[in-house]
Amino acid sequence: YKTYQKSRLIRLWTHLERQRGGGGVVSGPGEKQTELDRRALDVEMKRLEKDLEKIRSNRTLQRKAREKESFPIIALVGYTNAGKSTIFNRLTQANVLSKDMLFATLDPTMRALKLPNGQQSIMSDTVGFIRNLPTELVAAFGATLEEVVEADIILHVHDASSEDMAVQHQTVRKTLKSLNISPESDHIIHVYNKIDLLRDKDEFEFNRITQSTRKDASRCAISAVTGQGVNDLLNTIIYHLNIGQNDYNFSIPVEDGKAIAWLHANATVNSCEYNEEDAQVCVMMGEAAYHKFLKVFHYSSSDL
Ligand SMILES: Nc1nc2c(ncn2[C@@H]2O[C@H](COP(=O)(O)OP(=O)(O)O)[C@@H](O)[C@H]2O)c(=O)[nH]1
Ligand SMILES: [Mg+2]
Repeated sequence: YKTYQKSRLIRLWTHLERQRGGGGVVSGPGEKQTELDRRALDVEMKRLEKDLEKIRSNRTLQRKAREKESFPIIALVGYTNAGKSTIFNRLTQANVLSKDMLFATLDPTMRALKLPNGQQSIMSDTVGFIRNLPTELVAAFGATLEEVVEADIILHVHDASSEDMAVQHQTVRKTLKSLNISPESDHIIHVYNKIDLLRDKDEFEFNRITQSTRKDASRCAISAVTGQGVNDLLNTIIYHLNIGQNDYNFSIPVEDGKAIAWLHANATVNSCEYNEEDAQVCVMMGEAAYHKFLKVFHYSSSDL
């Protein structure tokens, strides 16, 4: 929204510049009004710059909080109008933010997403990738694209009902490459959205896409509006998040509730048995999560 507002202001600004015309001292109420507008705009631009700076520093805070908690990030990317925000709202609206997830409330484009298996994650909505992005907006874009670079999973949303799907796909590939993300990376899931529209419009293409998604674990066909395929998408996310998971076994003193809670929030807990002194916690999690746990709480896994 801020990005949009800023671009609108820039357009307005250039319009005003042009209106002032070629030099000479112009007098009269017209010029006075323009001067006033310019000044008001100047103030507004400065305010937006400040907001942007605030967003940036919030994100730094958020990143720190996430590093500690290690919630995986799922980032939505795709061409403008593909349906990213609709998917974002559909998947995350049922999620009530906990107090601990302060960072999620600072930024409307990041929200908690609790997956059906209980795993916590953060979903990040992004601005659409468009052709020939104006340079003035690149700075504003940069702040939101950091989440894409850091994401554990990227959902590349396609508008399957659009005639331009192939061209839009190329634009998104280029943008990903410019962020040093390989479009072939195996943490990208292709989400073919708006299949409700496609079914009505082109049955052949509808069948082609839904069949190709059935065979391929990196593709999903959904309708963010009707909800069709959404469960399949969630399961695909779970599958991708848990590739490379290992079993770990910890003995944690019962007083260390924080460490035990961390495991409950960030790993799949298979069993948790309390003795008099410690809890025996058997979990499944990725290697990266294990190293984070080790770094923060200093319990290493014993052999099972
Ligand atoms: N019929 C249909 N419309 C959709 C679907 N997903 C999104 N839309 C519509 O497509 C438009 C763009 O969606 P939006 O989420 O704002 O796209 P974004 O630019 O990628 O964030 C909106 O009018 C949505 O209502 C879908 O699955 N089916
Ligand atoms: Mg959007």
